[in-house]
Amino acid sequence: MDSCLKIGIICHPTYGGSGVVASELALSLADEGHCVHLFSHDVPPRLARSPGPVEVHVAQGVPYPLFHSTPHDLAITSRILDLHRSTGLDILHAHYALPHAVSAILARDAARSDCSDRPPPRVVTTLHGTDITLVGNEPSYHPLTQYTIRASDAVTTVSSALAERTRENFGDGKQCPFDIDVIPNFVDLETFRPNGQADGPPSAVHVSNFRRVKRVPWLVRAFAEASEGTDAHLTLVGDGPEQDEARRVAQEHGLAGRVRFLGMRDALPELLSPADVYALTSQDESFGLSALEAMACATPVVATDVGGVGEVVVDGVTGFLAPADDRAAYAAKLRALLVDRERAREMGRAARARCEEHFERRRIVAHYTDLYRRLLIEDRTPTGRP
Ligand code: GMT
Repeated sequence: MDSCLKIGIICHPTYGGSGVVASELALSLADEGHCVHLFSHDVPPRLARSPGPVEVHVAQGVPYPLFHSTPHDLAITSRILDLHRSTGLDILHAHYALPHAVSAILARDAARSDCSDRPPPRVVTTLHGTDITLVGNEPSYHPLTQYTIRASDAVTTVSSALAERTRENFGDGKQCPFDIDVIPNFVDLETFRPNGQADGPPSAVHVSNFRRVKRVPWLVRAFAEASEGTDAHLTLVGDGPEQDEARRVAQEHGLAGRVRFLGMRDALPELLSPADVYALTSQDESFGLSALEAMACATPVVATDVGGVGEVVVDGVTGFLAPADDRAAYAAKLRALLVDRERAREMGRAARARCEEHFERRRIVAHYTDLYRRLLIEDRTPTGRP
C-alpha cells in the first residue's frame, strides 16, 4: 500500500464545529503528504484562508423546475464518483451523517458497480453531535441515519458521550451491533496559544452560531447575575437565529454597555486569549470545539455539564461545570472566575496543559490515518465489514 493516501473529505462549509474539524483535518493530512480532496457546496471558511494544497471541489448542482430545491448532495456524490473514476480515492471521509454519509456510501456503491479494476473507496463517517441528537433522531431522518451508520466501513464520534448516544438512538441491541471509534477533536496549538494577559475590566467571551441549543439568551441572563456590582464585560462572537433575543435580554438587564455583539469573526485566537473566562451554556454539546480552542489559548471555561463537555473541561481544574438547569449555580461559577483573576489564570494554565497532553493536532490526526490504513488492510482480508 502506498504511504500517501488519496482521501476525499465531505463536509458542511460552516464556520463552526464539523466544518472546522473537517477543514483542519484536510489541511493536516495534506501537510503530511496525502493527496486530499474536499467536497462541499461552498468553500469552508477555515480552508478559504489557507494556502494549503487541499483541492476543494464545490458542487452545488443546477436548478431545474421539477426540483423543489437544488439537490447539492447529489451533485457532490456525482463529483466524487467522477474523481474516483479518473484518479481513484482510497478513503471517503464524511463529516456529519446527513447528507454526507449518504453521498459517500452512494459514491462507494456506485464505484463498486463499475466494471473497473479500481477498488471502491472505503467510507469513514464521523458523527459530530446534532446529526445524532437532533437531526438524525427526528423521525423523518432516523431510518436513513441508522442506515448510514451501519453501511459505513467505519464510524467515529468526537466523544464517548456521543458514542453512547449513538448506540442508544440507533443501536439494535445484540441483533445489529456496530463498532464506534472515539476520536476526539483537536486544536492547532500554534494558532491557538496564549497571547498576553487581559488589561481593563474582567471579561468573558462566547463564540457560537447562536442556534437555540447554544442558549445565548440564557448566557446573557447568567452573565447579568454573575457580573452584578462589577464592571465585567461579555463579548459574543458569531451570529444566528437567537441573536435578536440575546440583544433583547441584554437590553432588558441594562447590559447594553457591557455586552458586545461582534458578529462573525475569523480572529478567534485574538478574541479568546485575552478573556478571563470562556462561557459555554449549551443545552446539549457533544464536544465543544470552541471551548477547546479557548483552553488552548489558556482561557479557562465555565460550561454546562452536558454531553461530552466533561471530556474536555475538567471541573475545578481547567474551569468549572454546572448543571444545565441551574442558572444560579452557573452564574456563581462564572462570577468566581470574573472576580478572581489569579485563579482564572491558574486554571487557564491547566487548560493549556490539558490541550497539549490530550488534544494536540498531530496526535489526533494520527488516529484518523491509523483508522484509514486499518480499513485498507482489512479490505484485503475477509474480516472487513461487508
Ligand atoms: O452538531 C452540530 O451542532 C453541528 C456541529 C457543527 O457543525 O457546528 O457541532 C457539533 O460538532 C462539533 C465538532 O465536532 C462539536 O464540537 C460540537 O459540540 C457539536 N455540537 C453539538 O453537539 C451541539
